[in-house]
Amino acid sequence: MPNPAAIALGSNLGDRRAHLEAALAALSREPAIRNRRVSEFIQTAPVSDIPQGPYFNAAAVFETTLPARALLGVLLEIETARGRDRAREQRWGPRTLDLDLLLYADLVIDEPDLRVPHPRMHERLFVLEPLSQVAPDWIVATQGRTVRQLRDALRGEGSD
Ligand code: A4P
Ligand code: MG
Repeated sequence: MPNPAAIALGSNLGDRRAHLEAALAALSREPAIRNRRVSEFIQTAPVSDIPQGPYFNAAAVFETTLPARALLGVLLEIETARGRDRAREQRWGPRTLDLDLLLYADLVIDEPDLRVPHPRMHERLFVLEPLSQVAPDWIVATQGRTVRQLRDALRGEGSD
């Protein structure tokens, strides 16, 4: 049986729109991924201590027969194909393409190389705004609140 999954997409280096579109095209070629829905691309200010340019961010939800770990592997391969080179970059520095697995059904996974729900998603409007467009009612298991509730709480704080 397929499971629902949600991912975040981000880019702030090179042709940002082309990186996001290439990632979506690669996902649509993956036979184990179906019924994909994609948010708008939104421009966001960088959340980082490292000076860098603005991002395009988006979110996508789909159904997949891939287990969570295999899905993460697909995401990492797509990042690499778009020129992402972790060996040469700083944490939270600029990147051609960042694909994060946000949610996978109602699973909670807490391992060093795979944490789901994504541990920082509830603190980030650049994730919650686009995700609210495609999955507002999904309950984030580690927070006990829906995506929309988390977004509204963060908006209320006036943070980005
Ligand atoms: N990993 C573990 N769990 C996951 C998961 N759920 N999804 C591991 C994806 N990866 C996961 O990731 C490092 C390792 O985390 C992966 O190899 C995987 O095994 P990474 O993508 O190299 O690390 P990162 O993205 O630099 O760090 P981190 O902490 O994931 O950063 P975030 O939270 O992704 O933040 N500002 C704006 N406006 N827009 C952005 O998109 N992004 C970041 C990066 C900072 N500021 C931003 C944005
Ligand atoms: Mg990441």
